[in-house]
Amino acid sequence: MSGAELAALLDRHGFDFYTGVPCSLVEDLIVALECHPRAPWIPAVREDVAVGLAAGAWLGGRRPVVVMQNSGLGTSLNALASLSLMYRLPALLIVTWRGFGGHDAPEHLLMGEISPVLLDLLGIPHQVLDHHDADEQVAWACREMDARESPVALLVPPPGVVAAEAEPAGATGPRGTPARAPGGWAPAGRAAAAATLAGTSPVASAPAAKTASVANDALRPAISRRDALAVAIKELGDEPVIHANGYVCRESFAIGDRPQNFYMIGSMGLASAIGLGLALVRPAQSCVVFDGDGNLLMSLGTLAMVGSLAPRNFIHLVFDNEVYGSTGGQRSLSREVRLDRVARSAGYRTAMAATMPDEIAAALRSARVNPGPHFVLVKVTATESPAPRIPHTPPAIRDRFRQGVRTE
Ligand SMILES: Cc1ncc(C[n+]2csc(CCOP(=O)(O)OP(=O)(O)O)c2C)c(N)n1
Repeated sequence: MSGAELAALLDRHGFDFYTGVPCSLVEDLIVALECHPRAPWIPAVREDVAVGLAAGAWLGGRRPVVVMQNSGLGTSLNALASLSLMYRLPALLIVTWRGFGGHDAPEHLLMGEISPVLLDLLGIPHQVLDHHDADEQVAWACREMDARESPVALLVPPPGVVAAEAEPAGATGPRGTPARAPGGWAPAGRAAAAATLAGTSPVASAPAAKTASVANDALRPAISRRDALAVAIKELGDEPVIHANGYVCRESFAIGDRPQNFYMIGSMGLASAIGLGLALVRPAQSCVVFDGDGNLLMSLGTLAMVGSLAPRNFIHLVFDNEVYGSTGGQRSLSREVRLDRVARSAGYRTAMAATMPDEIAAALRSARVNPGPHFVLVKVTATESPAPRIPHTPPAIRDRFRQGVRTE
């Protein structure tokens, strides 16, 4: 089976969002997906970030596929356990099986041995992809995903999804990869990928002039995170807000619960990835992320994805108290590293810092009406205020959020 044939098969079964990290065993599948006319491949920086992206896309009404090497299964364990499985967010995982049968480079042998066991331990149903039976296997995966509302995996053993003999002679691109997939898919070019996915015209690949409201290095926080959250929440309409785990969730809930709030209870570091996935598939509505500095630092690569994909509707607020407040106030690196400057370098259209209530309100007001992606570093004190745990179950958070996200 060629990568193009598998891509076409996935398409026929209704999948419409593709992301992941490459493995040579699925090289040709990814080439085909890069050419997808409606849902071009989104290159993720890590496999768990891809799982987060898929979660956001599913919450926005898509049917996602995450492609990863089985080494990435290790990287994704927490995202699968405390996001996909806990909230019951379906996705098809296409996991290449390096180390299959004990024959491979040394770094793949142990993971090769335990990959099916890991999936069993997680309770993720899986089958080994058989090229002769792939149609029925993808149909099985769809049935399982729908019945369980959870991820399902297809393991791809060597030789993987390779360029088929069926490819017409001369129809190959660089490194022998197909230049055109069945059905006439032609390479769209990476710059246009996000725009195609969103159903909009491409934005300029070079972001417009970026702004920074604070020039000096030392930002003196003036208000607590809770007060800053209250200011930001007051500016919101009915936009979805993805909350980082910990006290960002709890304080926001205490200020005002709303169905459009996705409270991330686990999966530290993935709020921005979930928000990015949602923003890409719901381009007509702003998507807001309330992040923490520790959370952001855990998945710094997601900033590069936001900068590269440049969704105009993405608004990223980071409540930076320079500590891991939710776990006792241990110092984080943001004391020395200006996260707004990192975001600006990564390609956000605007990146600014705010310390005062009126600056926070003005930044959000502007972000809601001007094209992004926007980054607002909100420097806050490390003061914690008592806030209850989120009382809703994860599936309840999922259901009311999905209903609360405006359909387009
Ligand atoms: C993978 C992982 N590692 C560690 C934790 C423990 N933990 C929960 S919240 C948190 C701190 C988050 O820090 P930050 O994003 O800065 O937010 P703050 O609590 O300061 O508002 C940590 C370390 C976790 N939940 N998951």
